[in-house]
Amino acid sequence: MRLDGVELYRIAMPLVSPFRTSFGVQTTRDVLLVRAVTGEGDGWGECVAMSAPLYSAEYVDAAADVIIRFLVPALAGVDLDVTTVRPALDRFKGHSMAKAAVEMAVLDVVLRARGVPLAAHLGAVRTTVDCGVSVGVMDTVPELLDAVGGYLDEGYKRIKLKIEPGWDVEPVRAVRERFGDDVALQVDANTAYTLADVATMVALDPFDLLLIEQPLPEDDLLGHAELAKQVDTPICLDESITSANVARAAIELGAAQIVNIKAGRVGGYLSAVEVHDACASRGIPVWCGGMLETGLGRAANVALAAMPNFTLPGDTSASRRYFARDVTEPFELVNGTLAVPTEPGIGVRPHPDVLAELTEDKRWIPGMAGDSTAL
Ligand code: NPQ
Ligand code: MG
Repeated sequence: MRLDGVELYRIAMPLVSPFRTSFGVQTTRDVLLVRAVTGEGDGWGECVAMSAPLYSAEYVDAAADVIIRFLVPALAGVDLDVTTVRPALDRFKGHSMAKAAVEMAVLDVVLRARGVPLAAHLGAVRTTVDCGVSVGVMDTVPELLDAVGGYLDEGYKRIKLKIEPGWDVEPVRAVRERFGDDVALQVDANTAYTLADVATMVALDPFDLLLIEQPLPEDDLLGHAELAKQVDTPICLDESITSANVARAAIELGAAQIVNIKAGRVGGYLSAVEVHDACASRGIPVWCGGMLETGLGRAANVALAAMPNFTLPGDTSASRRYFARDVTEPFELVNGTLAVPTEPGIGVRPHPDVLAELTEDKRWIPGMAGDSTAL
């Protein structure tokens, strides 16, 4: 199967409410979608980079640039298949989220042509996945308790509180006091602390959290290993885990007792399977992270989360957690779970009218040598 070209869509998805983390407040999701076009159909990929390099070094304009300049040309002349796409992209360093988006689009078109669902291709063992929800930093504790109560009423099986210095022990204590010890609860710092904050991390121990996610900077594996010795709560890495090699190192160093897997961060769904396997073979549980994906990325995340070692609920929330209107049929929570798509490929398609309304920019990148042109 040959690539005729790629259509890049830049879409703006308003969030149902502002999402605040230790790195900033988001009110709109600025998303790059990739449509891979072949003579045997098309496929969709989603780039999870943010507009600004706040979560990781990648950002949307840079992802679009590397896709246009390097990744699409690298696929020209390649016989597209599940085994050929990664080697063609991996000669370029970095740009994991850009690669993941292109790989996802190619996997979708290839697997759809073969009639194979992505979940089946990745090795799924479940038809539904348990869902958690990530709750942003709030201005006040009462607002937080309202938000958490609403999500528990919706049926989410686990609550993750975003934390930062000044918003950590107090909100955790308040949620425990209001909702009790049975709520599966964890926190995510998005790198906002240093080893000087070890006392704060220790102060979280009495609250029986499932895990503390990424307290320290992305590159500080030894720091996380040191912290893990001093804190009873398991340390989970997100930003730090950029490949299966890094996952193995983090585990062997004692820096991660649990791993958050995001396909975008590790360069694609095929790499995500390698991270899953590296963790599984070392007895390290994993869960599926989230990057405020549209229904396209969400579909692929749910397929990934159906693999055997995804034993903790993921940030695979329902579409309505983030968007009043999704580009696909919305993913809806049923008894705290989402259904794994059963149709071939990623199993969902964007709704053309909704996509058209949300699209701010659209560009065709020919697969063969030639100039890319604005549509
Ligand atoms: C995390 N996600 O686990 C990320 C970080 C994150 C669901 O907590 C726009 C785009 C806003 C991507 C905010 C969750 C975002 C974003 C937070 C990713 O660390
Ligand atoms: Mg995180």
